[in-house]
Amino acid sequence: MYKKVKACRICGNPNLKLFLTLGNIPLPNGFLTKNQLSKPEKYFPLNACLCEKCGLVQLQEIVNPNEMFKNYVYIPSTSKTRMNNFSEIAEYANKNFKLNHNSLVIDIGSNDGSLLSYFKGYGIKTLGIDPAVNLAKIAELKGITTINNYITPVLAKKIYKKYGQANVITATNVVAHIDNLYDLFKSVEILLGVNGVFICEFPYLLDLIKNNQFDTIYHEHLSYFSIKPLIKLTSRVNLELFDVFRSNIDGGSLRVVFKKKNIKLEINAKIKKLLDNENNYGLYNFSTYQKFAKRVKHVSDNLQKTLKKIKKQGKTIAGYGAAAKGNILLNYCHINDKLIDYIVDSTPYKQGLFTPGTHIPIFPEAEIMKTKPDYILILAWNFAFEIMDKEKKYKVQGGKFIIPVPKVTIN
Ligand code: JHZ
Repeated sequence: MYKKVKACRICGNPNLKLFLTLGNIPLPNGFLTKNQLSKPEKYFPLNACLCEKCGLVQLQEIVNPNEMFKNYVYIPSTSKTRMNNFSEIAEYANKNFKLNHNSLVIDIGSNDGSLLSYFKGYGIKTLGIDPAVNLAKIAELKGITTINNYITPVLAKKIYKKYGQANVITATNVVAHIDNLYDLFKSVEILLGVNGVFICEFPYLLDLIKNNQFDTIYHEHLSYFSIKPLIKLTSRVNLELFDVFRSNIDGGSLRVVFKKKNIKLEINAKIKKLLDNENNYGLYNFSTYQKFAKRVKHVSDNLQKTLKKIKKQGKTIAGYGAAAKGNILLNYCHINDKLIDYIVDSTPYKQGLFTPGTHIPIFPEAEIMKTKPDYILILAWNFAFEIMDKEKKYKVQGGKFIIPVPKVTIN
């Protein structure tokens, strides 16, 4: 059901150094039905280590992807902030790479087709690839043709034969899910036209470490990227990094753009600047991660203490956003249904279910104004502004928001 990583997936270094042990935790999107609550749950180790050679942070154990991605409850269309980010990516690609009605955009990990629908809006041809059976069906209903499988070089060749080469390939919040990165890049090389570009986005390791975002470390995210390991990776493939953007999404993400090596395009000087910045911060030094692990323990202790104190005063606490990261936070900090009465989430697939390991019920967002809890713990802290804006009325009526990272704050 899971395997131990033997060597760094980018540079092959067998001496990966463990810096964070979050313990045995159920899968972060493994929500439970009422009937499942009394049955034993599957727990998987969650340990993060650093490759000191290339700088890639990675999990020590890998869960079989079919356990996580065949039936997927997470959909991006529940957040305005995320949809705006997708719209921005489509606009950037459309403007900068002169796409037209004959162009093809392929999205790897296309989920419910949310990102591709923006490209479709420009009249561009689209194709999604995603292993989730439930989500491929939804994407198809939106008119986004979706290949319901994992990307591999074999599949890439078949797609190429049927659909031709792509002008743009996108992969948002999915590269970290993929164990064999060389196979991913090989697949992209097969599918990408001569002048095509590959745009990826994922949470930036530098932001994760600086801002104590330990709950972003979970079974689905096998790798935690920064610039240095990406450059190392491209030394062995026919793709080259030529542009990079930092975005605020998910607490700080990197959007990176690759081109084929033989195509002459200016390499943005921002790449070298970011690399220097990472070096200066000590992002490749083990001691940085030892300090991070200490801060994580502190945030967790503090959050537990704060919630227990509130509960002792006879006050009520609800959670906001049954995010995957929220489930890591709840399990690691031992926050269960004794401390949190319920969690609200706008995702229809999560409503009526219970959180893995901590067994907190999930309701639609309207429950907040029905029961008016004294405090809301924002589990989807990456959308804190959007959520606080949505729940202005609750705040005006005296409600308080608790934001767990980078440090516990009450608003
Ligand atoms: P959100 C998922 O992680 C999984 P999660 C994945 N591995 C990944 O990398 C990231 O996404 C990007 C809800 N919500 O996006 C919706 C409201 O209810 O932080 C979501 O369930 N009301 C692919 O799950 C959750 O919060 C709202 O107003 O950690 C947010 O989950 C808003 C804004 C959100 O991703």
